[in-house]
Amino acid sequence: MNRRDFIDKSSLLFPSVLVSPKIIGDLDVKKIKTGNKRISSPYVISTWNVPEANLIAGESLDKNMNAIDAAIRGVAYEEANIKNTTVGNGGSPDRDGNVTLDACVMDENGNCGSVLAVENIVHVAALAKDVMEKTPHVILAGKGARKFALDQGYKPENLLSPESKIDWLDWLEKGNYNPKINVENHDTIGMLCRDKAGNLSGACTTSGLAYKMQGRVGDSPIIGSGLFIDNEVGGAVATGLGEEVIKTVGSFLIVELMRNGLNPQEACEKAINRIISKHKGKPNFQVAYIATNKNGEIGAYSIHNDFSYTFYKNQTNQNIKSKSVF
Ligand code: SD4
Repeated sequence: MNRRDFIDKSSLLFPSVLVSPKIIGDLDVKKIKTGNKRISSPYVISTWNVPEANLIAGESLDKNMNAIDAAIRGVAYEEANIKNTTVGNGGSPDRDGNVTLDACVMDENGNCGSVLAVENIVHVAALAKDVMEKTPHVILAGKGARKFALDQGYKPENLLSPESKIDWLDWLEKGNYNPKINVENHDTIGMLCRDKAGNLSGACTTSGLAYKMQGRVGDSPIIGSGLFIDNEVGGAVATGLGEEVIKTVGSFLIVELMRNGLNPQEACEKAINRIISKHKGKPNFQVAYIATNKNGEIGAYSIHNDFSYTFYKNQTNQNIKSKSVF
């Protein structure tokens, strides 16, 4: 996939790609009750340049949607977006040609749900929430997750787009198994939302590493690695080479660093430096984090300088270049 262009301070209209009605739901039934609580300004922060997804979540929060549902609704745009080859429909397959998706969600009460290596189901972040709410479990994997999705009424779909199939067949010609996360090989969406009640929740959804080994699962559906929320402290989400995020339990680390007094920027930098310190010289892989705390501060940091994030607040959607080590 080509690197996307940056946009600056754009206010965007609703996108033409439709999100499944199951995800959109009815805004009225999802309204949060702020009661006597002070109403805070909602905001959304997402990995990479995802203006439409971020705007959907932001506008949903403005209309009183709660943070977890807004995040799921926002990321659903990229899950349905066939042009994003790292998420959902149109995602790059594993090296045997199977598109397998990973996702997780976490809410303000510390509840979480996750699905691993799911085939034929587009909206896996919503599925992760169903695991959280409708099963006694936190994680469902593979065939079991797919069966649960079908039981819940999700429609099975072929997720291998013609374009992703052509790219995979090209790759097969060389069959050079050296998966890397670099400038051309990313776009996992991790999203953190704060709603009007001041609650934080998040979602992370991906097709993982292009041409991965069958059964490989990265950080994105692993609570604490790809995503972590503690509503008393803040939240963090990761993108990049999942193996490196898992080894340092990156998102949990960032939230704990914030708990100990670091602001989100300092915490993201420390977590990236933890990874760097385990490698000699300049790593040839990318990892990036975004984070926010209860005060509404945000931070982002990456190993390489191609990372950006999207930030929505007060009806303004901005793509912002992240600071980086290199
Ligand atoms: C993974 N972290 O499966 C994901 C990949 C990713 O943008 O973030 N791509 O390792």
